[in-house]
Amino acid sequence: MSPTVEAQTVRPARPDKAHAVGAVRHDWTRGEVRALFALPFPELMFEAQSVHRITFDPREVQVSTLLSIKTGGCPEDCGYCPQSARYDTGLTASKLMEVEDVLAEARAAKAAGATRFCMGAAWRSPKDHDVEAVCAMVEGVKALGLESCATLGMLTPEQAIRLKRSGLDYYNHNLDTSAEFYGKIITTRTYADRLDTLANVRDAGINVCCGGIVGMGEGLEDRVGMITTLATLPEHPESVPINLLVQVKGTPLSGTSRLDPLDFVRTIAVARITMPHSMVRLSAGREGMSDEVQALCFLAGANSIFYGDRLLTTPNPGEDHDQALFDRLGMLPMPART
Ligand code: SAM
Ligand code: DTB
Ligand code: SF4
Repeated sequence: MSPTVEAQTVRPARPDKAHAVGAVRHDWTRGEVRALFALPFPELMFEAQSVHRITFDPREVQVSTLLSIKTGGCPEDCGYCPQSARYDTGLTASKLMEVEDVLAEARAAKAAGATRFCMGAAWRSPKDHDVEAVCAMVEGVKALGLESCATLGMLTPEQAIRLKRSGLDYYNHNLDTSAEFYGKIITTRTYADRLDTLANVRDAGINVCCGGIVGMGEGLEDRVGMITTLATLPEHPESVPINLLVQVKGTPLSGTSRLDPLDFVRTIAVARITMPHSMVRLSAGREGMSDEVQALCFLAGANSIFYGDRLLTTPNPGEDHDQALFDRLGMLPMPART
């Protein structure tokens, strides 16, 4: 049977689209972001792929390794976090690690193939002497030829400048969710506090790593709000981690209904489209995800992962598993940019 004339007509995916694919914009409206989330899955993936390939090699994935340099005992009440002192999660708290011990872990991460080393501390905000200790770690990590990243909580402008002087490449500080949903997850610091720290980091000349968590019981409109806020920052974060909630027993968010994995993939795709030059990280939550869902995330434009069998306090797929996944997909670790 020959196809009808109508069936041969190529239908544009988004006839209403006024902007060039892949243009870097800071004026995304909630309506536009909502419309992206509402696209039929094949159209969304096509658009994400089209944007991704303008800037990036679709085979390449940037690999970072995380280390918890100060674990647990945190005074904040983030409802997802096993490190809050308010929840009984069975975690043993420990004090700030010694510089040499951190550098031994950084050497191992480099030997395993990581190009970025991220140091996380369970602080609301660091004391100035804590910042000095972290600066010594950053100097050591840089001397190994690794990119450095830290996530230490809220920073003052002076602390951000001090970290920049030590050579810090990236600072991670997440918005976590939409401004509207935020108060259901954290009460001990505000959304505005987070934006202030992000501005301090940016003003100090440090690259920004900022994203959030999905699967916390938020609605679609909260995912729309979070991506809109990120994509309308004065500069897009250089790295955008999209975490799937790791449910930890004892935290208030343990037992939250699971997010449809395709909605996670959609969030990655919309981050990719709205922030075309950013590294979008398929971040926490991979341990509970099939290889096939992870492959969809890469197709949706994710091009960064955490590598190594531990995130901060929870498990992550081991390096052998990830190497096998890369081989199955014909993907490669991205070379270091240092
Ligand atoms: N204490 C600092 C802070 O909160 O800014 C730095 C470390 S904190 C653990 C870094 C980020 O990890 C949080 O902002 C959150 O986005 C993410 N995170 C923490 N627990 C998580 C969980 N159970 N699942 C997914 N992401 C999580
Ligand atoms: C980010 O967005 N995700 C990472 C990193 N930044 C610091 C942290 C994930 C933590 C997952 C829970 C844990 O292992 O404690
Ligand atoms: Fe503390 Fe950070 Fe965990 Fe919040 S996310 S409880 S600030 S370690």
